[in-house]
Amino acid sequence: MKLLIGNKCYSSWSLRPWLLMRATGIAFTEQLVPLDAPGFKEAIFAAAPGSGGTVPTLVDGEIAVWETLAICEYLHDTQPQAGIWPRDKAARAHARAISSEMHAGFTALRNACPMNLGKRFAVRDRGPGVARDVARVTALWRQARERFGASGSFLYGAFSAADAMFAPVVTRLDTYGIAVDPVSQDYIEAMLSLPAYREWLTAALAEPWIVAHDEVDEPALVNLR
Ligand SMILES: N[C@@H](CCC(=O)N[C@@H](CS)C(=O)NCC(=O)O)C(=O)O
Repeated sequence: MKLLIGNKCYSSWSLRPWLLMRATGIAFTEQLVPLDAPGFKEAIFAAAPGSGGTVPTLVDGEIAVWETLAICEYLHDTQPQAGIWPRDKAARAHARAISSEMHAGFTALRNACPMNLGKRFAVRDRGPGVARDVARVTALWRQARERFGASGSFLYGAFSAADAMFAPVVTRLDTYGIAVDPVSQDYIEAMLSLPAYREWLTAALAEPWIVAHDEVDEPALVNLR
């Protein structure tokens, strides 16, 4: 299988399935297609004709899967050994519900705090929409951890697609210095120390590209690259 991804520093959607496949031990190759560069769409359509023309897109022989949640479901269908979703039915239903909520929402947080792994920003009030999104995300994390997470450090114990879906929220809370409750802070630390995430971050910090429209109009507290 080949996963088409965007820049590791900025492409939050690409991070999700990449991390899921790496953390669950699924073999794949990656093709990085730089965002906002000439030939982006042509490269995606050459590898995945008829797809949505976005990253991530997964190519498995003749089959192309785009849209992040559809990729998670394809991996669940084709890689039953990987534990893509939790085994327990109630946990799996909860994991799918919060992952769908993530896929469709939290736009205030996503818009105000674009993923940028190369910078850390000063703590400041980012407005009521962001505060509402953070309150909801962390409530979902606490629900998952308290009801289903006892066997490990991730939302449902072992790392699953739900963790992959929330990984770029974790990085945003971290790089924008947004304070959270202790349960959520422990979860953030588990994600940031995951070897697969460290591997992604190392590659992100070595990238040369600056994507102007993903840069917030605010000086960084720390530049990491
Ligand atoms: N809903 C899509 C979103 C994918 C997406 O917006 N990807 C961005 C990069 S993070 C992209 O491909 N942008 C380039 C473009 O739309 O031309 C998913 O779930 O995968």
